[in-house]
Amino acid sequence: MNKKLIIATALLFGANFAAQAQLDLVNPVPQQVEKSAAASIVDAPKAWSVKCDAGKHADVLNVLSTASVKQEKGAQFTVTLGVKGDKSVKKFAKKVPAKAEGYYLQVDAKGAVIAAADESGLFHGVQTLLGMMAKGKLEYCQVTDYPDVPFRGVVEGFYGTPWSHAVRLDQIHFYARNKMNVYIYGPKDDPWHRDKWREAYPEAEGKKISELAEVAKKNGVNFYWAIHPGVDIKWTDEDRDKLVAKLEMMYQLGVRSFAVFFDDIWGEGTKADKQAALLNYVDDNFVQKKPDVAPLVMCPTEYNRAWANDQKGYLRTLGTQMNKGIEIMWTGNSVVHCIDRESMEWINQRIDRKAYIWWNFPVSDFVRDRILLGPAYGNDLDIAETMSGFVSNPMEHAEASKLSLYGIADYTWNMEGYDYKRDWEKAIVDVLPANAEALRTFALYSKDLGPNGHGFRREEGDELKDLAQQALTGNVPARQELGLRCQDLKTAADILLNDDTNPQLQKELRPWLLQAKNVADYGMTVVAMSEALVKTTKAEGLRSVEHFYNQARSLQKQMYELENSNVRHPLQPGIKVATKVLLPTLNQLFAQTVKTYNEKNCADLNPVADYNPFRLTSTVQQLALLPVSVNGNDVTVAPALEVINWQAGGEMVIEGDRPIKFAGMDFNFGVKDVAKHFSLELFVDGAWKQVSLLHYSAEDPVIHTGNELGGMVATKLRITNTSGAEQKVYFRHFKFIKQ
Ligand code: 14T
Repeated sequence: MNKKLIIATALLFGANFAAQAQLDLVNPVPQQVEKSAAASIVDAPKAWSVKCDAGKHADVLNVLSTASVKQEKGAQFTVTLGVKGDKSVKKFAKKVPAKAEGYYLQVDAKGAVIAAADESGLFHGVQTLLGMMAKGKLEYCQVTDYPDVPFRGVVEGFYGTPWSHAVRLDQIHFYARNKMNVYIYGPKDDPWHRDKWREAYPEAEGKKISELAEVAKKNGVNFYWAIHPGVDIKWTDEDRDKLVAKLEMMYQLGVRSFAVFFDDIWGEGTKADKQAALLNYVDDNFVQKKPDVAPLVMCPTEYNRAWANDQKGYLRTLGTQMNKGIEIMWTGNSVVHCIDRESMEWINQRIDRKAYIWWNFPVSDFVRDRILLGPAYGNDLDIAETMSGFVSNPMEHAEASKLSLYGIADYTWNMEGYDYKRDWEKAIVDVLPANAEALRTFALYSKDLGPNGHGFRREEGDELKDLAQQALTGNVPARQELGLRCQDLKTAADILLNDDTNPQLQKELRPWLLQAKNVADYGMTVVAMSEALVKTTKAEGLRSVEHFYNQARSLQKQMYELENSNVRHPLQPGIKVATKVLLPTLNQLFAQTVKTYNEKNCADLNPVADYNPFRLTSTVQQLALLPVSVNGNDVTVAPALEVINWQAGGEMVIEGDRPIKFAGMDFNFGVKDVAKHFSLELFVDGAWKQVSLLHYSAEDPVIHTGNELGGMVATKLRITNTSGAEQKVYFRHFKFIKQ
C-alpha cells in the first residue's frame, strides 16, 4: 500500500468535502481513489445494462439490482463486472489489487467497471458503486480498494435481550453495505447457544437461523453460529459427539461458519488442554471434512490479559496445541479495553498466531442505564497486520449501535485513514438522514458509560467544558448559552420522539429521550434561577428564585422517578444521560445559586442536588455499582449479569436517608442451599441485629427472611458472606418491602 498516495487522497477528500463529493458518501473510505480533474459529478443514469460472464455472480447481481436504476438491455450506460479470470473484465486484470476481497472500480461517462480479486471483492465493488449513488449522483473515478483486516464485523455476544429476527436481517444488510464480512451469532441469552447447547433448536427458531445464514450469504457476509458449551461440558466422547452433532444440525440448517466460546465459565470447562483437543477434533472431523466450512473461531476462557495466568500457561497450551487454522479471540488488556500494538504483541507471542479481536464496545450490558451513541475511538491505527480479525460486541440496542459500528467498519477496512470524528458525523446522517441534527445533539450527551466495574470511560461533553467553567464563575452570557444548549437538547429529544423515519431507533432511544427532556428542563430552570438571583429588581411571582428552586427540586425528583419507573425495564432501574459534564455543571450551578440565596436571605434551602433515598455500598467489587430503585413500597437492587465472586467476609450495605420500617424481603442468588453461607443484619438503635435466612424448599434458590423481620425499623441493612470461603453466586433478584 502506498501510504503517501493515501494521504494525498485523504487531503483531496478533505478539500472536496464542501462540494459533497459522492465518493465521500461511501463507507469504509476506499484505500486509493483517483478522480478526473474535470467536473466529475453527474446525475446517475436512469437505466443501465449489466454485463458479466453468463451464469455467474447471481448473488452480486441481485445486490446490484437493488439500485434505483432500471436494468435495460442496450442502455447506453453499462455496468461490467467480474472476478479475475472472467472474460468480462479481462482487460482490467492488471488493475485488480492482488489482495483478498480487493476490487477495482472505474466510473466514466460510458459506464462502470468492477473487476475484483474474488467474489467478496465483487460484492464490495458493487457496494461502493451503490454507496456513491446514494443521492442520485455518480462520480467519475478510479478506485482501487481492499481491506486491511481479513475478518471484520460484529459478534452478537452480549447478555440481555437477544436481537429480534427482523433486527438481525437489517443488521446483515448494514454490514454488507459497510463491507463487514462477519456476523457471529452468540447472544448469551439464547438458550440453544449456551444452557441447552446439546439440544436442537425448535423448528421455528431453526428456520430463523436458516434465513439468517441464507440472507448473509446472499449479501457477502459470513454468518457464524457460536456454541457455548463450557457451562457444563464433560470431557467425554459422549459430550464431544453431542457437540459435533449440534454443529451438524446447524450445518443442515445452512450454517457454514462456526465458533466455540469458553468465556465466563469456571471449573471443568476451563481446561486448556481439553479445550484444544476438542477444538482440534471438531476441526479435523467436521470443519476440514466439509468442503465449504470457514475456519473455526474460538473464544478462550482467559480472553484478556488481566485474567491470563502465565504460570498456569493456559494461553500457551492453546497456542501450541490447537490447530493453527483455528482463530483465537481476545478482548485486550482487560475485558473492556482499547487495543494497542504492545498488547497485540503480548498475546500473539503466546498463541502463536494473530489474535482475533473481540472489542467490547459499544456493548452496554454492564451499564444498562446508558445508551452509548459516541464514536468508536481509542484503538491504535497501525496494528492491522497484527490481527486476523476484529469484531465489535454491540449493545442490545441494534439500531443505536450503528453509530459506532459504522466507524468500526471503516477502522477495520482502512485503518491508517481512520478518522473517528468524521465517521461519527457520517454515521449520524446514515442512520437518521431526516433528523440528523437532532440525533447529533442528543448523542453528544449519550457517550460516556459512567463509573463501571470495567473502568472503561468515554469522552463526553468536552465541547461544553469551557462554557461550563465560565457559567460557574458568574459569566452571564455563558450562563445564557448553557440554557440554550439545554433548550437544544430538549428540541432534539422532542423531534426524535416524533421521528417516524426510523421506528426501531426511536423505540431504542425512548427512555433516554424522556430523561434528556428532564435534564434539559432542569438545566433551563437552574439557569433561570441563577438569573433571577442577580436581577436588580426582585423577580416576582413564578419568576422568583424560590419558585425556580421548587421547580428544580421537582425536576430532580422526576428524573429519579423516571429512572425507577418501568419505562426502560421494570426490574432494572436507571436511565442516565448527560452525566459527564452537563448534569454535574447544572448541579453545581444549582448548589451555588441556592447557597448564595441562603446567605443573602438568611434562608435554609437545601443545596444538595442529588435525589436518592437509598444508597448501596459494597466491598464485593461486582456489587458496588449496582443501582437501587424504589417502586411504591418495593426497594429493588438491579440484577447483575454475571457470576459474582463474593469473597469471604465481603458485605453489601443498603442505607436509607431515613429509618425504614420493613414489611418483607427476599432475594435470589441463583444457587440452591446458599442461605447458610450468608448473614442478614439490620442496624437498629445503633447496633446490628441478626435476621434469619432460609429457603422454603431444597430445590428453590430464593432466600427468604424469618418472621422477625416484619415491623423492624432500621436505617440500613447488611448482607455478609460468613462462610469463610469465596461464594460464587448470581445476583438475580434482590428486594425488600417497606411499610
Ligand atoms: F467472550 C468474551 F470476549 C466476552 O467479552 N464475554 C462477555 C461478553 O459476553 C459481555 O458482553 C462482555 C461485556 O459485559 O464481557 C464479557 O462478560 C463478562 C465480563 C466480566 F468481566 C461477564 C462477567 C464478568 F465479570
